Amino acid sequence: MMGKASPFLLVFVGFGFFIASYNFFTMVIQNQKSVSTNQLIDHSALSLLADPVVAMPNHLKKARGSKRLFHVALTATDAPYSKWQCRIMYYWFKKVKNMEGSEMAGFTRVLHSGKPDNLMDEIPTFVVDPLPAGMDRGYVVLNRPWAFVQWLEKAKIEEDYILMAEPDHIFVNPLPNLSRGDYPAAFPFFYIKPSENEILLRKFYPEDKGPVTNIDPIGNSPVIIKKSQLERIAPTWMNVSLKMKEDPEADKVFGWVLEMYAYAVASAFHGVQHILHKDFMIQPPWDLKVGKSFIIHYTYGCDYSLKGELTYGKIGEWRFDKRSHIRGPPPRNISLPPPGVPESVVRLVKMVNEATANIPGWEEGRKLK
Ligand SMILES: *[C@@H]1O[C@H](CO)[C@@H](O)[C@H](O)[C@H]1NC(C)=O
Ligand SMILES: *[C@@H]1O[C@H](CO)[C@@H](O)[C@H](O)[C@H]1NC(C)=O
Ligand SMILES: CC(=O)N[C@H]1CO[C@H](CO)[C@@H](O)[C@@H]1O
Repeated sequence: MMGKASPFLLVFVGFGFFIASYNFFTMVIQNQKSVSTNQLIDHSALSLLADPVVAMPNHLKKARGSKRLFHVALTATDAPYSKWQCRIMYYWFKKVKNMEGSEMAGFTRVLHSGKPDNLMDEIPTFVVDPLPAGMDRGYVVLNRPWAFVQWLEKAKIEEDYILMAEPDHIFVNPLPNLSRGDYPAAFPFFYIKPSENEILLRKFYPEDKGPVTNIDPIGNSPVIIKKSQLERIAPTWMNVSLKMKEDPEADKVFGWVLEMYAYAVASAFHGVQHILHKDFMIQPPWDLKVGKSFIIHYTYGCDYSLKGELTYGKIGEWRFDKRSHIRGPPPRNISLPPPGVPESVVRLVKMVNEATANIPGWEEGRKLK
């Protein structure tokens, strides 16, 4: 149909571009106070001009506002543990991306090890620098905000929205853009409790900013957010995480979730509040069913007796735990859990198995480590 584009259609398409860029500039002017406006406008103008005629159907869709595409950004290191999870993650991204209801578009592994690794041809990757030696004080995830700052500054990102994702996320259903207007979408974590840490949080979120209840019970991932908002939040997120890490009390109280608190504080600092979506992801073994959720997050070990009873905290007769594979990938074809184990865990193992069966060279990855 597009082969016979009539002059009328071309005029219409041109008008669509005009509307799209007009909206874009308006948005930039409204939202970009602290970030370089020129850079953004140049970028947008360039991508509009550079589009050949064949790219029009997509833009037509965009101009009509039918889709709000987002870019999946996966922060990762070159450690074997990170690599095998990224490969599974990307496998499922590719499968789910084009399903009905998905608004997923581009994908980037933001590799914060400072140099390319052997997955550059398999997964679209953007290499950024780690923090200067010693600055993370052994807490490697402090590199995440710094990675986002660099990536947002240097990379050309087509989409207006970003999903911040992690290697142990598996897309289980096509993910739409869950954000609305200026409200990004996030997952509420039960262990992030700003109101229970009011006194401590006041060190980083002064009273004139408002009540600590402005701080959402979230981390940076999963979050779907406007790129323009993340460009403002990311530098603050980096500052707040470094300050929290330097503060002995915050370091002790927040421990392994310090960088999550830092994101929550930084976004509140910029007046950004998130819509909390419980369906955003499930976390086996605690969530039993996949249902309509979008991501399986396999951060917890799944340990069961052969009768299908959860033995959490005790090594099960059957188990799947990502931490059993720190030095290299799990084997292909992991045995399925015994009868009685929740659907979420069965689904997770089947999805891992499907990915590893289809990723070329998986077993070599095991030998090479
Ligand atoms: C981060 O902290 C540095 C040093 O304290 C400061 O100069 C800079 O303005 C801060 N940036 C942001 C975005 O908060
Ligand atoms: C996977 O392992 C099961 C036994 O656990 C075996 O029956 C099946 O054939 C294996 N599948 C593949 C594809 O190797
Ligand atoms: C789930 C969701 O909010 N999807 C929205 C994504 O953006 C489009 C266009 O604005 C909306 O129509 C969808 O409802």
